[in-house]
Amino acid sequence: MAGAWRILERDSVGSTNDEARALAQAGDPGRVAVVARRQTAGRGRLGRPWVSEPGGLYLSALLRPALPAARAGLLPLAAGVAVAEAAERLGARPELRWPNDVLVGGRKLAGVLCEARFAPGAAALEWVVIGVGLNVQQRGPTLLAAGGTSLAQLGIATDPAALRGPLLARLDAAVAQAQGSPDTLLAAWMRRSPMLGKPVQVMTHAGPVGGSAERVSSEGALIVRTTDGLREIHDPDLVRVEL
Ligand code: BT5
Repeated sequence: MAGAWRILERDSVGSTNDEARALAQAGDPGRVAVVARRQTAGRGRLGRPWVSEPGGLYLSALLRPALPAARAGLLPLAAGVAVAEAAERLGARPELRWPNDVLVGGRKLAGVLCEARFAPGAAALEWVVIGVGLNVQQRGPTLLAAGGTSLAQLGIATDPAALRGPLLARLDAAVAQAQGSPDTLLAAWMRRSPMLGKPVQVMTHAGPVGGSAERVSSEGALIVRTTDGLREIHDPDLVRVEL
């Protein structure tokens, strides 16, 4: 069985992902989570800002999982499933949007930012920082303006500290599935994703890809059926998904 997580609690940091990356670079063995009450430079993908007022959960988990590099794309999906399960336990019914969004009623309840380092010359992962921003108690206009919602907005009263343990336990289970046969993880992800079977417009660094979102591959890529056939979109290629 996996050992216990160490939790490093901080009051205010720039980004918990930066703190966890620094631990990784300093040789920390992993299974450590940095949690902050607020962030002053919380980030999303591609340098987009993450509104990080007190009342939210800002957690970055450092892991060194034995995982082929080709399967790194499963980790954001694993984190999404873990967040969804932790929220479902409280009565929320979140939906997942590839690759990293947890939504309720079209508004973002949580976002995931995975940052990984690959062993030099090897096809394996050296470490991954899985950053989760989950809106818990915030009710202010800043969050709404950013397109977000929170558990409090959904009528669920809890606090960020109460969510850490359940989230990390579910993350362990989902990462173990990514390492083994990923079918269970993919089924758990796809079951929560209404975007599948629907038209999507995916903005990639190489240009837009339009079609129908078919499924997610065993490497975590989004498979889109276009008029020219199936296109496989990997997380690093992505700018934005529009539904
Ligand atoms: C994400 O990026 O969804 C990943 C967010 C990850 C945040 C966590 S917090 C702990 C850890 N430390 C960090 O520094 N980051 C991680 P992306 O898909 O790029 O979405 C960013 C977009 O979401 C923004 O452009 C806004 O539109 C919207 N947004 C910003 N703050 C939000 C919030 N608190 N709730 C909901 N939506 C938000």
